[in-house]
Order: sequence, then C-alpha cells, then structure tokens
Amino acid sequence: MIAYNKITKDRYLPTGPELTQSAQLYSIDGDKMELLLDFPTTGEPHYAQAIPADLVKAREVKFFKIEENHHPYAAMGEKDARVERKGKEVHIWMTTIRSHFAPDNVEGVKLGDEVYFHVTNLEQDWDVPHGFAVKGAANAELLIMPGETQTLKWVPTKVGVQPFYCTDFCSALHQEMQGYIRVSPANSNVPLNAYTVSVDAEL
Ligand SMILES: [Cu+2]
Repeated sequence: MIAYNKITKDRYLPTGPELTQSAQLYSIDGDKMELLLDFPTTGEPHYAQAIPADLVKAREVKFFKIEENHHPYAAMGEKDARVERKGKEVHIWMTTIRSHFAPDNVEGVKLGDEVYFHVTNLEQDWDVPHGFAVKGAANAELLIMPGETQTLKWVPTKVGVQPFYCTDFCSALHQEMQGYIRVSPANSNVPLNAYTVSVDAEL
C-alpha cells in the first residue's frame, strides 16, 4: 500500500517554491502494517503505479555510450566542433563537457538566418546532463543527457551578440559554461567562423 501524505510539516527542508510532500510504502501482508520505505515526493500526487524493480534494473541506462551515438549531427569530440552554412541555415556542431562548450564563439550569422545548435554532451558518466539555451530564444532550452545529441533551432530577431549558456547545474564551474553568438546585419560580409576560447578548453 502506498500512502501520499498531504501535510509534511517540518519533515523536509523548504528548498523550493513548494514544500516537498511525503509518501510511504507499506507492506500489508501480515497482521501488522510494516513501513518499507518513507520518501519525499512532489505535491500533489494522486496516482501511483509500481512494478518489480528487476524489470527496471535490467534496462537501466545511466548514460548513452558516445560511440553508439548515430545522430546525424553528432560531434564525437571537440575536433568535430564546427559551423557550416547551407543557404539560410547555419548548422553548429557543438560539444559540451565540464565546463565549456566548443565552439563557444560563433560569428558570421546574419539576420534572416536560421541557426541550428546541434549540441552533443560528451560526458561519459551518469548524472551529468548539460543544458543549453540562447538568451532571448522564444521557444525552449535543451537538456542533454551524457552521450546524447539534441538540436535547438534559433531564429535571431536582432543584430548583436547573444550569450548562450548551460541551464543545468553540472559542476562547480557550471556558471562558467557560456559562449557568444554574433548576429550581423543581413547584408554583412562577416565570414562564418566558430572557435573556442574557454580557459579550460585545452585541458
Ligand atoms: Cu553544464
């Protein structure tokens, strides 16, 4: 039997906008209920489903193996980091690993272009997702699991330099994980270029 408890006063630290609520798993096999597990949960759950742990355990994926990443826009290492123009489309093959992006500077994008950030998370350890967002992007951000590639489409609406940054706390240097993309006027002749300047990029 599972119990979802609405009132969790003083049970957990108030670390977010909503107080964590509590749940409990009981065995009701015998004469006396036995508490098997007591755990925090997000409010306000109304539904629970359980399956045997061994069904999950055998299929558990802690991270995606980079050598098995067959995404058409995957960058398998920083050597693959680059930018290419296909008409109005600018494709950026980008990598992310603690604690920088490669490339972390892009220029030569023009107003009227569509920019595709194909971001590959090179981490090969679990619990190290990286995020990706461009300041002012109107659609979404990415959450990229270790070994995975995801794409963010961005259509710049103004000339200037926009920062992009990691949106998922990944390590002590998370705040350093940022870069810049320069958008030039539609008639500009700034050549397309991408490079990496992060201090830890050569480590
Ligand atoms: Cu990060």
